Amino acid sequence: MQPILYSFRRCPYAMRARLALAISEQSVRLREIVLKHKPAELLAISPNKTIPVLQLAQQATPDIVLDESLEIMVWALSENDPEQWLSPSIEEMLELIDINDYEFKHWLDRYKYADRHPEHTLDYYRQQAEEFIFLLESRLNEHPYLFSDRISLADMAIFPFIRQFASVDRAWFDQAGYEQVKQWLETLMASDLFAKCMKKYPTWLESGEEVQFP
Ligand SMILES: N[C@@H](CCC(=O)N[C@@H](CS)C(=O)NCC(=O)O)C(=O)O
Repeated sequence: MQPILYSFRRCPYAMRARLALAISEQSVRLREIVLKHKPAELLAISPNKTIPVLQLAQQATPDIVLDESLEIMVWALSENDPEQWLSPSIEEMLELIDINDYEFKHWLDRYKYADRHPEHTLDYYRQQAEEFIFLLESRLNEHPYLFSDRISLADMAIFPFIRQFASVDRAWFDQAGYEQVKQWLETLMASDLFAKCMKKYPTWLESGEEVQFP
C-alpha cells in the first residue's frame, strides 16, 4: 500500500514536504484538502490536525503517521537523498529551520495580517521579520545557497515562507536591498522541482480523487 499524503497546495509546510518527497522520488497518493473542511480520515489519524500529514502504513496498530512537515522531509530523504540535501550538517540546518518556524513565522503571520494585530503597525511586524531575512542575506553572501553552493534541506524547508514574505508587498521587497535573498528565491521558484510541487489538483473530498505524486 502506498503512503497517503494529506496536502494543501498553498501551505508552506505542505510545500516543503512535497519538495522532499519529489526529490527523493517517494510515491504517495496525494489527497488535496481544504483547511476549513478537513476530512474525518485525517482528523482520526493526526494528533496535530495540521497539514501536511503522511500516513505511512494503514491498518497497522497503531498507524504510522508523520504529522510534522520536517519529519516528512527527513523521512523521505533518509529513504533516498539523491542530491544530498541532508548534508553538510543536519544539526546546523535544523537550528536555522527552527528560527524560521518559531520566530520568523510568528512575525510573518503578523506582517501578512497586520489588520488582525492592531497592537503594532505593519512596518513594525515587517522589521521584526526582516531580522531573519537579514540573516539569510548574510549567509547567501557567502554562497549561493544557505549552507553551501548546493541546495540543502534548509533551503527547501525555508524558502516557501520567504516566498510568502516577499509576496506581501512585492514592490517593497524588490527595492529593499536583499539582493542575494531575491536571487535565491527566484532561482528556487523557477525550478522544475517547485513547478512539479505546485501542480493544482481537485480536492479529495469533492472529487473523491487521489492523485499519484510526484
Ligand atoms: N508544525 C506543523 C505546522 C503545520 C501547519 O501549521 N499547517 C497549517 C496549514 S499551512 C495548518 O494545518 N493549520 C491548521 C488549520 O489551519 O486548521 C508542521 O510543520 O507540519
